[in-house]
Amino acid sequence: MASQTHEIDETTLLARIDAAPDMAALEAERVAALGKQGTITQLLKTMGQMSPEQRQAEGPRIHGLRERVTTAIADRKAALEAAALERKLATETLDMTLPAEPRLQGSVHPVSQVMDELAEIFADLGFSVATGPEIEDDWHNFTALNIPESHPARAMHDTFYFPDEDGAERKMLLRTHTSPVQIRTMVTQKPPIYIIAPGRTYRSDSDATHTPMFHQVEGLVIDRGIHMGHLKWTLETFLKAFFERDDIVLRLRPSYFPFTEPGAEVDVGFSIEKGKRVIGGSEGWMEVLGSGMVHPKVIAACGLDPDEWQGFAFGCGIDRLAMLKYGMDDLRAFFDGDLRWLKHYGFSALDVPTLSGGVGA
Ligand code: 2U9
Repeated sequence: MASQTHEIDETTLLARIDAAPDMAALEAERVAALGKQGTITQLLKTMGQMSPEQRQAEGPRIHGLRERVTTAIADRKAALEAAALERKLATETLDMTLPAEPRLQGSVHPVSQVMDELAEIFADLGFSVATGPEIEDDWHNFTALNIPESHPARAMHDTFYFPDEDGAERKMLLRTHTSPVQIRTMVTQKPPIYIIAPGRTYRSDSDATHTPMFHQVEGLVIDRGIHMGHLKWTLETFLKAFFERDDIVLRLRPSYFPFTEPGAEVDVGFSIEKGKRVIGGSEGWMEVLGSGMVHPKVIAACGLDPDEWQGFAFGCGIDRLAMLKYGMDDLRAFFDGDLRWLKHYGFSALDVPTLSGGVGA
């Protein structure tokens, strides 16, 4: 056993490693030399049977061989990887002038756009946006709003009720208006309260101008010394900002809502431009909102003292606001999900309404 390292032809092995054409061939060389059954691994194992003198002579040689082969494999690997990267860089190109893919298909629905506009306009007046559950109980939707069990308004609301649960104290229903959101706010927050509550509402009603699900926005102010003048100014300011015209004229007509005292329907003046009715001027009147001073019974039902706190409230349909502002004439198209309609009436997601930039998009 003069020199076992000579059993391996180092020069040939290093040349083969250096010439390995790809990663798979290089890996085969590594396994053949350094794998479990590899030639160098076998050689290392023979050291166990050597005498101390032999080991002293052969050890450095065997370890040296393993070191050189390991280094050669690592060098070849690095060279192959560098060559692969070079090829990739030479063949792969990126055209920075291409448009982003996939192209935008949808757009912001006019209802969402109007909701954003409302939030922006009322934020400027100090109102925040309040939300609440669409599945409600009859106390929040009716009783607290001065609409007791026997009240005709309950029947008028065409309510979708859930089947009665055994032992349940309150009937569950799909909210018929967003008013329960204001009730929940009054019960849980201390006045002053300045909120709008936009959202989905449900009534069992369906024809050309009514859909079973529709969108409402309601506003509520609870503070000290609030009167109808505050209500009228707020609605006038809101409508001027929303329709982006200064010639907005309001007419308040006495009306009845169980949750207001007094209650008023709000007509807005319209004029005819190019044969179409547009909001502004006073050639005719259009009913747009309902409103009133919050009924003292409603304030008391929420645990507040009506002698200390007063307020006003208003409500209107968002779908109707959108139709009036953007000139759509069929409510049903709002809920068809037709991309062609959205392409025509939808808004860019980048078109965020701001007061300074104009909420009209
Ligand atoms: C509380 C107290 C009072 C909200 C109001 C109206 C008048 C109103 C309708 C307009 C068209 C709903 O979309 S519509 O069918 N709403 O006329 N809403 S006052 O009054 C409230 C709300 C909450 C606690």
